[in-house]
Amino acid sequence: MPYFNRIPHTRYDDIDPAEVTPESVYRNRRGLMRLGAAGAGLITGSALLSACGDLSGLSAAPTGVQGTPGPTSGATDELNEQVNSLEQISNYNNYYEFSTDKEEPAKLAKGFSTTPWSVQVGGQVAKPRTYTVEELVEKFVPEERIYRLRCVEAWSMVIPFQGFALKKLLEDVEPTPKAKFVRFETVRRPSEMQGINRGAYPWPYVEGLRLDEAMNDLTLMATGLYGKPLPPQNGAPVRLSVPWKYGFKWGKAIVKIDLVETEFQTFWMKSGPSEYGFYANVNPDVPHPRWSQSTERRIGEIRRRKTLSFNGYSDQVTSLYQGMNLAKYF
Ligand SMILES: Nc1nc2c(c(=O)[nH]1)N[C@H]1C(S)=C(S)[C@@H](COP(=O)(O)O)O[C@H]1N2
Ligand SMILES: [Mo]
Repeated sequence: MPYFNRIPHTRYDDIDPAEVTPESVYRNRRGLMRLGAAGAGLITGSALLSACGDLSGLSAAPTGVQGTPGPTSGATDELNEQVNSLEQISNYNNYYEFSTDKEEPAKLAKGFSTTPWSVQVGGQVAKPRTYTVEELVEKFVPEERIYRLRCVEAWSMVIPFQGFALKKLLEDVEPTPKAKFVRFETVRRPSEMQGINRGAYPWPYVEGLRLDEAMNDLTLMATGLYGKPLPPQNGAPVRLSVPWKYGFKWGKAIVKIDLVETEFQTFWMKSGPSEYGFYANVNPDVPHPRWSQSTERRIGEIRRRKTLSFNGYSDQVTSLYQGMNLAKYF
């Protein structure tokens, strides 16, 4: 079956918000209610991280991979938006290599092995190089970034990441004058990712940016979340984060980065050419065929809020698109 006959992304807009499990229900499910509201969040967080192989406990100093210590719940971003809880962020995921269901990646990715891991960087660069994750973190030193993630399915979250600007990595390999685009390839490991063999998606997951977008200071290689290494379901050990673009651009578990001369087809462009473009800038005025993009629902809330142009990051990115028709280049 050709890819374009498939319907990628389920239509979440239509679902009763109550079906999206609020944090209190997760706690209850995990049998943690009896521990009291104040302690439950902390204990749940710690239990989750233990499942990811980190047994150090919440008070322990952060260890390398995630960089600086993360904020705690209640932290806000530059628009005064509160961060979502670790519970919410790590239990409502899009990760089709594991499952098309939002709650399953948390369970299915549990044992996913992310060490050793390296990222191969090449193509139109003077100094191609393969970096281990440890080298990336040591060399490029993750910092704290609270980013809003806006999924094309019209939900959003606020996520406290640790990561480093992709720009630092690209400058290290020295792009040649021919380099115009960046291609990101993510891991394809069917033995551990049971979603891969179900359905005819064009694996591996490939995403792309124009070189100037990739060099923008907002473009982050995220390695941590809440001051701990990324949970596997959020894209451990390293994932892309481009906050003015829809969530599907934020490729998880990156293994290869190539600088290339021409634009190319991404995973979602191949999956649904009429629905997904190369740019994918958050734009309330350009509807997706199946979802209006004018409003969104923050995970954990019932009300809908207005979606902002470029997801609220216009000041930093509008200049990248001078003179472009953004309805055509969606
Ligand atoms: N490798 C890979 N990366 C991916 C996806 C995926 O299915 N596979 N889904 C994308 C989509 S559609 C979204 S909205 C975000 C979700 O990130 P989160 O689960 O950390 O919130 O990851 C993106 N990155
Ligand atoms: Mo998404």
